[in-house]
Amino acid sequence: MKGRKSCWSNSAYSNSSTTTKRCRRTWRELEFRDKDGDGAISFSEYLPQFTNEDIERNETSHGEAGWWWHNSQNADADRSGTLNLYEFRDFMHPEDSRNENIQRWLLREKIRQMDVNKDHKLNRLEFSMVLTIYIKRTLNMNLEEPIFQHHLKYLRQA
Ligand SMILES: [Ca+2]
Ligand SMILES: [Ca+2]
Ligand SMILES: [Ca+2]
Repeated sequence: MKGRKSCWSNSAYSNSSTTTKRCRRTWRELEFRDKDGDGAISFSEYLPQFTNEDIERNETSHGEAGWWWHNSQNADADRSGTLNLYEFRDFMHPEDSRNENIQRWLLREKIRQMDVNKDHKLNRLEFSMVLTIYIKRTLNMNLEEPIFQHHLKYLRQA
């Protein structure tokens, strides 16, 4: 296994204090969870509470066994059945991952959350709701300002 220093060498972002902290956390988590000491994490090592029957039910709602199973399958880039340090890092911090399967999964998850009426499509109202929440939370902007009121009025009419 490669060392702690190279933990982020192939991540989407360069080394920063945040990524270094995440790297340390991933390494510690791997060492703690790797019960058989093979340097990789199996699904049952990480989530021992789920049985094979739980996985077979394939419940893919957020936090269900099927949801975790799909996440671990996406992270298992070399299809070995276990997650090495790099794969485990992607599993724990999917937002930093370059793994295409993980990126596609994240996008699907975002769209699923945005799809309020669950018709598997995004209408303008759903999109404008997400935009509003994004502006409020991420940019910490005041939606009462005239410019945002103008845009929101346009989106509601569109
Ligand atoms: Ca192991
Ligand atoms: Ca693997
Ligand atoms: Ca919809």
